[in-house]
Amino acid sequence: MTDPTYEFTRAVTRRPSAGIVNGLRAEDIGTPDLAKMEEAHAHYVATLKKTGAEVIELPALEEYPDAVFVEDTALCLPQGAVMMRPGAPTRMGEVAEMEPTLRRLYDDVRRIEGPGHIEGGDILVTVREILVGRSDRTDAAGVAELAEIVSDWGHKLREVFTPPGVLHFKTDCSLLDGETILATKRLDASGCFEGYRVLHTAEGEEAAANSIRFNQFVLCPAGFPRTAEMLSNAGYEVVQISNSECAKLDGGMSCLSLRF
Ligand code: CIR
Repeated sequence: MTDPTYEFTRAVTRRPSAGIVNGLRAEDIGTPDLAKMEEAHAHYVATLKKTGAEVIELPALEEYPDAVFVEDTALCLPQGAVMMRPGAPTRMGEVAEMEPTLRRLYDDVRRIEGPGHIEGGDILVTVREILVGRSDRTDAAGVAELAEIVSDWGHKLREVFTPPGVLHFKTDCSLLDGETILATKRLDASGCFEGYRVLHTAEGEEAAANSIRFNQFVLCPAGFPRTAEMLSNAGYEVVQISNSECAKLDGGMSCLSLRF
């Protein structure tokens, strides 16, 4: 039996553009370097491909500085795709850039029409439910509209908490397998993962929480050795990928792909 929450046959990515220097960020910790980001992105794509999955690599979009973070534009489920409605006004146009690709791959593509907002980074799909964290980018109306769409496909949606000052719900967590979640202690303390097996990021390594399970691999941002070791000891095959440049724009492993 396959587990659709981490066993994937496809991913969609988008190459970073020179525009990344204008990408959104909560705090200025330096200007991202395109060459370095391209190198890390190529490693990321190669790792996804190594699992045997098809990776659709979309061209860079100069006019959308954050377009490399494709995860925020859509939610991809086995039954269909839902085009998001980003809460960041500069990112709204990225959705229309993604939609034709998903329409080629899915028979059922729906849209969050608004007035609410929701971004893919706030959505974690587990075997039993879809967890959505409200954030500065995702509001109650966006969550309600998504709940209606996914219930039509037989999914249960549960609204959860995103720690204050954290960009997205998934900035602080990721799915490791059908029943196991990697999370920061601060997010787990909210109680949102009751009933799941939760592994915590090491103290001071909270930024490792935005990892992804993709088939046999857990792609983990490099530079968090204690968390990587903990995951290896727990039996996961960890691949560490440099995230130095995406981190300057509050991005991590999940935001760089749509996986289905
Ligand atoms: C933004 O602020 O929208 C981008 N600079 C980062 C988006 C990261 N996306 C994600 O974690 N899903």
